[in-house]
Amino acid sequence: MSKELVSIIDVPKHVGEEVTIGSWVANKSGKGKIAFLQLRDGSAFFQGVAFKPNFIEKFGEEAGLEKFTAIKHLNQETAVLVTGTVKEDERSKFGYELDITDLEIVGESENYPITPKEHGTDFLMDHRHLWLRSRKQMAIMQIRNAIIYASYEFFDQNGFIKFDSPILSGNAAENTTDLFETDYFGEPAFLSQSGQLYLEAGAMALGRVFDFGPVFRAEKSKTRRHLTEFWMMDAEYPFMSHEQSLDLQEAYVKALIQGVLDRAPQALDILERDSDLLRKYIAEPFKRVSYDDAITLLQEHEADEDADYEHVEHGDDFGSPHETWISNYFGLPTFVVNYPASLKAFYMKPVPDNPDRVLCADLLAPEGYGEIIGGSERETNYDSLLEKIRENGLNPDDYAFYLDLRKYGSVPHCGFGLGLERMVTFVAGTKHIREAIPFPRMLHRIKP
Ligand code: AMO
Repeated sequence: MSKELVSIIDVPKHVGEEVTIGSWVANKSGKGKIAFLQLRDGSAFFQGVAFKPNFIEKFGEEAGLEKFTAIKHLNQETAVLVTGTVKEDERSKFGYELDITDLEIVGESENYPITPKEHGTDFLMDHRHLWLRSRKQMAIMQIRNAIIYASYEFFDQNGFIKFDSPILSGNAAENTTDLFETDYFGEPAFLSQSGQLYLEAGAMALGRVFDFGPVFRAEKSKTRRHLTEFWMMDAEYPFMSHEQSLDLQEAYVKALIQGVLDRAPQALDILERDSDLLRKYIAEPFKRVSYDDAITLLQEHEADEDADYEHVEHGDDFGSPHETWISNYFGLPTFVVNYPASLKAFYMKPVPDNPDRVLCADLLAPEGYGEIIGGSERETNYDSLLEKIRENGLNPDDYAFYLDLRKYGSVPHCGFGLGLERMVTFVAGTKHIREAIPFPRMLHRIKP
């Protein structure tokens, strides 16, 4: 294809010019002498208009009619090279339109299964490879991309280097109940649940490090917040207190939201996400509440009309209705800090003077989007860590490398993991996590 193609998103730079766009026909309408094509190229959607008399004038009676008729008969998702003049058009959502002067079919499409009518979720999930072409899915993927980009930018600007943890691992990072096990030449190996333990080794070698890759959890939960394979942004940093770590996490989440506002405003528009609300989350300090204060609040409000949750006692874990209520109560992203040690992983450092509680925080997104970050200050003492490993029924031999980090120059250090798809769901304002990743892996869903 020798022609220089223009992306739809760049069309505003070419008003009055003739451009050629490589695209697909998302939809078609029109009557008699006029055909309207909804064109998409992955960057945006916009309308092209073909007018029969123009074709006849340009190509002559016979060839012009043939071209125009071919346009009128285009099927949904036919791939086309469309040439036309860019015009401003205030009536259209995109603000621009293409006055089509020529069209070449590149790839035919017949009986495209996803039509403009409503389809059920199962049908769409079975056709995920095609569903991704829809306007909403395009917008969500653009937001995902903006978050990834902003993440790399933030870490780079804050002195972090990327440190890739292995995916195959000989030990459990989080717990032993939701591991995917595989055979590694006769030995058991597990798909990584989190790169954290390896990242801690990285932090002792290189200082501030981060990791971004897929992690796996064999969680049998069928909720709108759980995937069995998801992408985690994990960071680890030495010589930092838990409070400083929360500041860093807050700055990070704000940078991600800002990145989406800057790089994917059109996607937010398509999803009708309230950008002012997102700006408010950047402008105001996040809330911080202790686990115990949160439990007390939940108890005090359990008879309220909007309190759609079960009674909780100090020591209980939160369910998603509790998280939703807490985040709605504060109306801002909220760190819940210092959970009971019994609810959290073995590697967290106890709160000084309160060993039943650990120096950790979950960041709850507002509007009921659930937990987006889990983080903590790590245990630095060799003996305490060893004891915790044993208490948790884990084999210290499997954690020899991790224990070593406490033998050779152990320092205070903290880290956190952000679930990319939870963040995407929150920023995009979409209710179900399955739309936040190209090909979701969930309970009973491994295809396509
Ligand atoms: P945690 O287990 O809290 O922490 O996970 C971190 C973040 O990952 C996301 N997440 C999920 N996203 C989709 N589907 C799931 N099944 C799922 N489970 C978790 C959430 C969560 O906040 N090692 C620590 C991180 C650290 O301290 O460095 C960890 O894995 O957004």
